[in-house]
Amino acid sequence: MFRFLTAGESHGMGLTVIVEGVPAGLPLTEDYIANDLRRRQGGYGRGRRQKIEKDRGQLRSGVRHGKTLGSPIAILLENKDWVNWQQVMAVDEPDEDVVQVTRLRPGHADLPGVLKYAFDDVRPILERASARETAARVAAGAVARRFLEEFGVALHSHTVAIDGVHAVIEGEPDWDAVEESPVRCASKDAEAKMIEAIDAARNDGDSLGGIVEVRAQHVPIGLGSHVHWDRKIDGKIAQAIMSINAVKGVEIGIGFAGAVLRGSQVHDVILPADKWGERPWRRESNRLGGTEGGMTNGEDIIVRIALKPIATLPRSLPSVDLHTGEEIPAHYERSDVAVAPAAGVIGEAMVAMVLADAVLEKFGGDHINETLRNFYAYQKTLLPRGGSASAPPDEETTEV
Ligand code: EPS
Repeated sequence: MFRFLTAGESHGMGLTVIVEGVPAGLPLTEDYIANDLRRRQGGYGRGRRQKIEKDRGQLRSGVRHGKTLGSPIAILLENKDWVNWQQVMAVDEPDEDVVQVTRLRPGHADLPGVLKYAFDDVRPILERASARETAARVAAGAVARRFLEEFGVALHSHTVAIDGVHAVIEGEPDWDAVEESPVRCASKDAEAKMIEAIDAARNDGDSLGGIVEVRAQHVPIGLGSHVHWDRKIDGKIAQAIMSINAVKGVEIGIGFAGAVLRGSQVHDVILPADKWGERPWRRESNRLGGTEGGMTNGEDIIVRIALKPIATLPRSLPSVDLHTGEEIPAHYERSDVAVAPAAGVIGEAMVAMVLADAVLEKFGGDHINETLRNFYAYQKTLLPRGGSASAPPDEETTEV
């Protein structure tokens, strides 16, 4: 339904992303996409590359007069750094010899990549394996976010841990504070310590990972399905998140912590209608992170993401040269120290795209108004059953 494909190397001419499946009539601008691209580029612990790039997605097709056409949306992001890499990344044979990268970095795609693709240079692997590609995902994710806004869905993220520093946050984080924080953390106390930890790692020539959390709010009930493994929304979210560079773990709701508790301590009690407030079928708690049986249940979707430290270290780890097989320190080139803050924004994009796909699967529609009509009609069927949920289409359920 909602699909996207990216192309581009980290130091090539740029990134291209094609987004397909967005209904016609959705208001969409480059400025809207630029906001998420800016959020991804920020974050304390980034390297010099982010001072070079000023990511802006150019809408090249699929949008006319500020609204989507229903046709594929192509977005182009230039690599400003390309001017410095024209020989190394030349499309045609270069005019001069280009130095090969042969000192394999543990933790990067280097070793399995060169062996699998039969290169004698790591450069072609590291260029595409680079997290630069996530800029294209965030551009596509912004389109998904814009679509989901029409249904009232909002997505946020925040940094939960960096190094040994864990943010203690009661209830919903203050999202404005997160957006202003250099590490995208809602706790001022933890923020200061995270910055110290990043400085210390940089001084030691080392790198850091972290834990970030993505929340999607006001998600319609019933996205995904219990009927088959590849239709379960939590499975799709986990796959999408795991595909982000450096991610080694995904939790939904309390995740691993729930595994060692009793059922009575975990499951989210269903509240009676007089306690619901504005939205139907509310829960006393949200420990399961908004999914049950592979479907959304109307509570916030809460996804926690574990990132390993970045593989490129100034203080190179011991490694091996691809050509000689001899022991040698791993390759180092300019890199970031910590990317957890940016990873939250990338996580939002990936969750947004999974949800946009699920909304389209459930509500369909070639024009956004058709999708919305189907959505509003469905919402009316969610009230406690007097038999109306299965009413045929000409009854009150089709009224908008
Ligand atoms: C990356 C290395 C760094 C990062 C890059 C990911 O780039 P460079 O090698 O040009 O210094 O800054 O991330 C981005 C360019 C980006 O936009 O996020 C890597 O090796 O994965």
